[in-house]
Amino acid sequence: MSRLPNLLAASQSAARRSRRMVVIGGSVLGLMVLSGPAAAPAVTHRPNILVIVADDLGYGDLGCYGATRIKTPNVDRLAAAGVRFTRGYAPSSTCTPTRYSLFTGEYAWRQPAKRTGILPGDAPLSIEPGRVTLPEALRRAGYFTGAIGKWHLGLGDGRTTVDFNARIAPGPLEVGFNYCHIIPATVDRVPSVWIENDRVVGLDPADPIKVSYEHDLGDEPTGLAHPEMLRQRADKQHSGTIINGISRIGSMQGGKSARFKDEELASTVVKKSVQFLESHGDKPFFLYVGLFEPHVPRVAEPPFVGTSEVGVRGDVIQQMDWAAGEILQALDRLHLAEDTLVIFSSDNGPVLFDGYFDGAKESVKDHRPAGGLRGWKYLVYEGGCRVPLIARWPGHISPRVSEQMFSLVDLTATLGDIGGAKISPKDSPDSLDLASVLLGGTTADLRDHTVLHGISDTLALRAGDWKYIPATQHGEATAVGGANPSDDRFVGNRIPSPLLFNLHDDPAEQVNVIAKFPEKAAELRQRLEDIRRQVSH
Ligand code: NG6
Ligand code: CA
Repeated sequence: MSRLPNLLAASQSAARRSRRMVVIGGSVLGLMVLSGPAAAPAVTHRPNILVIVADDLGYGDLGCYGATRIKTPNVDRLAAAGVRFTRGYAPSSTCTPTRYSLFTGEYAWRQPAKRTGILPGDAPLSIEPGRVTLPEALRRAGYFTGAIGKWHLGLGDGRTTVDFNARIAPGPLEVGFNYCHIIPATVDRVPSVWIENDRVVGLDPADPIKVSYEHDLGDEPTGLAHPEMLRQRADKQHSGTIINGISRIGSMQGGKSARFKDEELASTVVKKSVQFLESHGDKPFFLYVGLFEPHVPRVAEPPFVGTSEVGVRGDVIQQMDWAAGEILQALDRLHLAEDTLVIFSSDNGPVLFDGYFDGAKESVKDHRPAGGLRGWKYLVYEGGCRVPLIARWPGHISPRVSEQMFSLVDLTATLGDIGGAKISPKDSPDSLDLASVLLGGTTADLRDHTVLHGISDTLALRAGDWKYIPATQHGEATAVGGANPSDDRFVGNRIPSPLLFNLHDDPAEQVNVIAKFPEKAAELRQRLEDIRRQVSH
């Protein structure tokens, strides 16, 4: 056996330790990282931090990750000026758990799935108020913090059903954000409204909002009863209340003046983000932008309709690129770009059919949303969890492509460190401080393994070149039609017997080598079990 795992373990604890080695100077701008074996280049001042997370954007969906039929010049430029990771991971292959991990530094599967699985639009807040999250720690350290776009982490305390007609709390403001302009869950789930801080935007009190995920409230047409009213035909699950010509998951009544228009969502995210950048004041800022594309329902704003070669999914990815570009341009215009660390990523892998018959599957041609990786959203295969991950900070991050492993769960400790914020390993138990990886202070793989999570609580261990996936008997098939046209055999996530892949030799996870390397499989199974049992705080 080589000594490599031990060395890696040592450097991982260095990654942990460096979080305690941060010294904050007397002034707001005085931050220094002490040097050590894995230390980053000295950070002499704290940057603004902008984290942009796309929704269901696959590893192969951007030009800089090999897409040719979809054009993403703005994100490609960002990548060319920064570091582009080829082993960036969403800790889960769905939204809520990934975003939970990103803000808390804890794997979501440590918490009950009903709190951190894919949440309905009326679910209570999944993060306990008072917890030192990434935004909370940055806020305490003097940052002005904002969340704009997709939330999907629940709202309200759960003691009563959340009332969208009154003050909505706890929510983003209680877990670290000074400002938010969000939609509660997903665009395909009711209520289809914007919330600014703790109130629904544009609500007429004479037309109160009611929401139910249990039964049809009865007053408004549903996709099930009135398919002729639909702009996009949908499956049964997505055939609830029709809002703006699109049926959603769940039932909504009232709030007519507050309902969003799908073709204005991206522009609203841009407008609110730019306003945030223009008005954040003297403090450094932390802005989280949850872009909606290319999640369903896919409705492009007029300038993007028909612009890609691969149908509406390509069109909305190009729209997403525009939206990211507008926000980046605002940084330039406001002379903030030099002082801003920008992170761009996605919450989980891609999917073609996800409830709406929008032609995405039929028009995909030879475009490979997961870049040739196996599987897609919902699954623990690489296609479900490996995502684009880009970071730019002029003068601090030298342009490069990195093969170092990085999980979005690491953003808590890493950005906390860079922002001079204190987040203890107890508060963020699964997050490694990879500031030195991000800033190029080391070429070592400080994260040599990571746990990946799929629906039905399937877990997998990615370690070195290896990937171990235990058998699961309780899988369910949610999405049909794989990310790759030939992928249909991989529908669902039921895994009848354990799998072992060597990703160095077999990046597409095609050949199960468990019979050839039983000891490696046993080692990884044990390691996964140990990590799973680690008690969270
Ligand atoms: C699934 C929905 C899917 C999507 C997903 C959440 C069904 C059958 N499918 O349950 O359409 O909304 O949840 O996606 O209901 S995510 O990116 O926010 O995790
Ligand atoms: Ca998603």
